[in-house]
Amino acid sequence: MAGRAGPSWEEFRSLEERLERSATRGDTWMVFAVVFAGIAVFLSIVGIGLSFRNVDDARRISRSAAPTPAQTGSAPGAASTPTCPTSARLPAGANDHGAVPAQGTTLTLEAADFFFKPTCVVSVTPGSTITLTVHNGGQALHNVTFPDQGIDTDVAPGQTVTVNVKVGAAGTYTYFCKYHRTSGMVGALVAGGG
Ligand SMILES: [Cu+2]
Repeated sequence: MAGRAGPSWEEFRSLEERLERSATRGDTWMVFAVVFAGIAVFLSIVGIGLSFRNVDDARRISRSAAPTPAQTGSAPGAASTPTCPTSARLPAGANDHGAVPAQGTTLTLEAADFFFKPTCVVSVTPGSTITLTVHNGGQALHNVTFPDQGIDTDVAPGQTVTVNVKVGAAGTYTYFCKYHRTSGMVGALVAGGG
């Protein structure tokens, strides 16, 4: 019929086929989208799980890196303390770089700018003479002074000195660097219980 407006039957059919094809493509993309979303969720769950495990590993490593009584060579039960005990009677402002239990009658300390490390040695045997070795690992001239014991010995940077400290009754034996005492360069040997 001549002069008919609108698409012919053939044109309509081909349009319909195009629509069907695009609908099929749409379904395919939908399936892909769902699969990708599923993979993304799965990967993020796995990722979260792994990161938790890493945190656990880090905790385990930091725990195993912490010094144990066995590693510091002390008797079982005499765990080292991270800071000086109150029985050390350190003055206010002292630079506290930790306490360790005594091991026999020889002790080694590091003098640094401006502290002794360890700062305190606890559980020193009363009535013993301690052979105390001090190494200066700092830049400044340091000194080891035990008042009332006649010990006043300088130790130059990089040098090592040894002094004999007579430990009497149970109690606190304070020592210091006479050059940096007011900067907190003090420490103590604690004889007895600690
Ligand atoms: Cu000093």
